[in-house]
Amino acid sequence: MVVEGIEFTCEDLEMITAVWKYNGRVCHPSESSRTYLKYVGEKLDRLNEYFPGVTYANNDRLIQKFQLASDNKKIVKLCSPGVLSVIDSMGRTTGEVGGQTKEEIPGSIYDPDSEAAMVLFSNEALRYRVVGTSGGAYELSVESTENGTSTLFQANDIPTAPGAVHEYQVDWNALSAGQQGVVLKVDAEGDGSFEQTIVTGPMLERPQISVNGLVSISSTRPAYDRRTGQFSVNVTITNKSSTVIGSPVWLVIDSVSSLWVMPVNTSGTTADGKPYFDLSGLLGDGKLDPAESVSLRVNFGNPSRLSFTFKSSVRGVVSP
Ligand SMILES: [Ca+2]
Ligand SMILES: [Ca+2]
Repeated sequence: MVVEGIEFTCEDLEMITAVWKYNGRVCHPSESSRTYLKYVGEKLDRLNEYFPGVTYANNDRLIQKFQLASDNKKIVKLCSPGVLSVIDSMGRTTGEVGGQTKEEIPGSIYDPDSEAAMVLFSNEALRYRVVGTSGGAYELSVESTENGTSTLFQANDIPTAPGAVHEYQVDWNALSAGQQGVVLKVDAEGDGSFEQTIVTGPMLERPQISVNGLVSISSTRPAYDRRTGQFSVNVTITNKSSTVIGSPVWLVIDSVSSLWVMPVNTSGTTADGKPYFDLSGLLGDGKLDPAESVSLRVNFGNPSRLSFTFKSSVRGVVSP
């Protein structure tokens, strides 16, 4: 690939990414570790200061290559519990998938020890995927540097569960213009379908998020209530994890099998357009503790008395 008139061979990219990987990553990257590649380039430039009498001829323009790489890269870093992967528009993956390390995206590297990935010279909309490995909360940082200017997205206290899939996509232009440039899609139980979409700016902290992987939800069969003319269902939610789920805790009706059947007396509509019931008031202390259960009756308007099923999920936050 050619960047600003300088041709990068595969060997160049491998060497630059290997140098980056060699430099230990940390959870909260300092300025010096973020600009490490540039620093290496500058050191090459001033090699005789470190090794008197030795200069670097720079015939292969390595100094410029390090600087260009430093100025045009994406670095993504996860602090567990989860595994990280980056996916490009062609479906190529760099990161950890099924216990294996992949580095399919050109100019990319993944460091399993620090759960960090770097992609050089990428202008496309990458997806950053975090798959939960246990209950708890994780931190994720994604930094894009284009022509030397960096934009950071940071996610803190994000609840996850074994198998939960969280997929982030970042519009860096929107984000650097102060807009809500980040879309997070959540598949909380890892069943292959996303049930929540969160739109956010450069910082996402302790969001209310689908925690289906941490709870079990059981419901009775819809029963016709002659008195109200509605169908009612008793829903019981149990925290099956060791994670405390904090308020606001909502039961969200993700979908109903019939268009003509709708939940009634809901607490409102979620930001992504779904009816929900607020359970916070049913939890004495405002928290759904491990092994704690909460029940509520959900009524559905169903004038034609159709048989129906529905899908639901629970949203909550990591308890402070
Ligand atoms: Ca799902
Ligand atoms: Ca409680």
